[in-house]
Amino acid sequence: MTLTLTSGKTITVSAKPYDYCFVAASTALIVIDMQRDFIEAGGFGEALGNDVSQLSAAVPVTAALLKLARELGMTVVHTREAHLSDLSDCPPSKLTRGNPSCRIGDPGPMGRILIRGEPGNDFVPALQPLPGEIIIDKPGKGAFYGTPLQERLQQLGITHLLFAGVTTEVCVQTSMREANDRGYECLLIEDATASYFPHFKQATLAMMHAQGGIVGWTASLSALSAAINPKKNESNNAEEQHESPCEEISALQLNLPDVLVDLNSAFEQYEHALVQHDVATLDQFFWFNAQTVRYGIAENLYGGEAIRTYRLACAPVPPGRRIVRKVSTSFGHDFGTVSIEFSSSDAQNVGRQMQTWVRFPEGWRIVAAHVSLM
Ligand code: TIU
Repeated sequence: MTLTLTSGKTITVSAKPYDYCFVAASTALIVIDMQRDFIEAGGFGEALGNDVSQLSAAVPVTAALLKLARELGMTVVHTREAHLSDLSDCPPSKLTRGNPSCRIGDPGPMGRILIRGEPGNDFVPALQPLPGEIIIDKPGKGAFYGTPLQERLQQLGITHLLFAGVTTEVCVQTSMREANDRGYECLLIEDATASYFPHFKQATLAMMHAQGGIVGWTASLSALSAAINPKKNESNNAEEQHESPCEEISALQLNLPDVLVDLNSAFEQYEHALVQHDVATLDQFFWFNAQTVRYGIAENLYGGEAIRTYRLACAPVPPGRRIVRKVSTSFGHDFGTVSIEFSSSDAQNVGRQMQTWVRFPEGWRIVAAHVSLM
């Protein structure tokens, strides 16, 4: 269905440094090295001393990207950084670099590190290839070096590449640069890639699209999705929102998946502290500033000091508090709202709570809140 309608249509994505245009029929999605060896504990990434949890947020976003690409009938390529079991394709320099705790080919909890066919060398469960998708085992960081990728793409008439995967500044960047030098027009999906070092990721994104797109373009998944389905409401509140033009949504960076995950996690910690009557944690989540406002059911509080004083004196929330409905919305990376309807076991009224959250260097904080009963 979607395939016949859209595979030949030009899709225009709001991207950096300017709009990126592609046609699904001549575009491939390249998912770089979403392997257990990099994403899970006990693999190559951890052997190099890295915190592998930094990569997990890119997995569900890449799964959503794969779904979009498959719906459009795009060519899909999955790469694996993988060596032959006799290591004949692994230069000594790579074997010894970094003095790792475990070397390539050594036994680890997921089999021999970075060796073809070992459990750790497989793709993570959420990102398994479908039959017919292309799998490229690569001995280097780049997807083109020592692989048949270029011939495969040429046979298929591919001119444009969308990139996702790990790690942003190592295998993804190397592959995108190799592709750029071979004449492909490349778009990196910002939230479908991750690094063990978040500041390296940000620097890499900036390097890619600097100088008028010297290596290519970058865009969020929501921008891509808005370009593909301009009519579809992107928000998590399908019934009541007005449709926004897709350009506006992507400029606002509405509901970037990894931002929403962080925002909801802060909200859940706050909610847990509320139910536990953990006053110290509740205090910590409110921005301690004269500008902070909290309208409670029976009080108007202006400033962090007034809110803190009220909290010390107030009773715990009624028992049986339950969230009936919740809408979280983020804009960009550091701003969002969380609105809930809630009930309690002994109250007939519906409670309403709206919070405005901002991400400060120390974490997400509530800068304004309103609670009422209806
Ligand atoms: N170490 C690191 O950041 N990355 C790699 O070794 N390979 C990939 O990026 N796939």
